[in-house]
Amino acid sequence: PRSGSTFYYRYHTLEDIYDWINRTANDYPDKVKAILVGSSYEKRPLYALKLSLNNRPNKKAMWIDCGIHAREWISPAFCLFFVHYSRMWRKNRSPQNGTSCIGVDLNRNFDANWCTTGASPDPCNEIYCGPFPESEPESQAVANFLRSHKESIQIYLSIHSYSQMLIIPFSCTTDEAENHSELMVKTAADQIRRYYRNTYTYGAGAQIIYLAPGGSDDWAYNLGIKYSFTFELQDRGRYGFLLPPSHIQGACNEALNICNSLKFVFSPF
Ligand code: ING
Ligand code: ZN
Repeated sequence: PRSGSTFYYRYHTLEDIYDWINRTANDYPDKVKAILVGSSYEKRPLYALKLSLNNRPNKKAMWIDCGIHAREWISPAFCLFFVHYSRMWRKNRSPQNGTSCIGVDLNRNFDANWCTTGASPDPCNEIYCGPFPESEPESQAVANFLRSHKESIQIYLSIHSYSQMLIIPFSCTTDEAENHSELMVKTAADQIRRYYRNTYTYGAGAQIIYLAPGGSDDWAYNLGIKYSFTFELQDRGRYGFLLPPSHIQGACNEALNICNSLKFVFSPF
């Protein structure tokens, strides 16, 4: 329940916060250390959480304390949120001119109705489209490879999480793809439901999620790879982005099953 998407938008009891500290330090032993720094007047333990990338030694640090005044509940809520946020990064890591905000959403950086409704021109936004299409080395590398191999690539898959969806073009416009009905991957979803009793929603991105221009699947589709999909893997929101290791096997087998049924349905090889 800790990882439920709303955990960080609620207040928690001290007991729950201790529990959260414990689990966080256990779940990310290379990044988070809980250090007992003392105890309160009423003998309750005081913890510092030390955050670092793979325990690299002797780095300069920043101290943040939260909750020094008891009635200021939003303060400890921020500390929990902050620790969590370092695990919830989405964009790449490129610095942007004129701001301290970092990163471009690579799945808004492709040249498919680039930076229209559903993407943001603001570098501080999670869905920042970048200064121009393919401005980032990561999207450039993928686009260059696909451009030079488009003759041999029959199917394009882009794997994301979460929400259990099979997405077909377009996400960058509400127009229907010319082979929309062929792409409607009902067969794949039906198969998943039969084998795993798990539900995958399917359809055009702009219909089943939201308008999202600049995505790699739409770009690949427009390049001529007519079987282009985005998978949103497990789960449906219980753990969200923090899918526990015990779910990896099941999630991968489902994804493999979808890949296999797509191959069967769409390709002659
Ligand atoms: N979802 C995708 C995103 O980039 C998407 C949805 C698919 C957008 C295809 C554009 C094209 O928002 C996640 N989970 O990132
Ligand atoms: Zn994603």
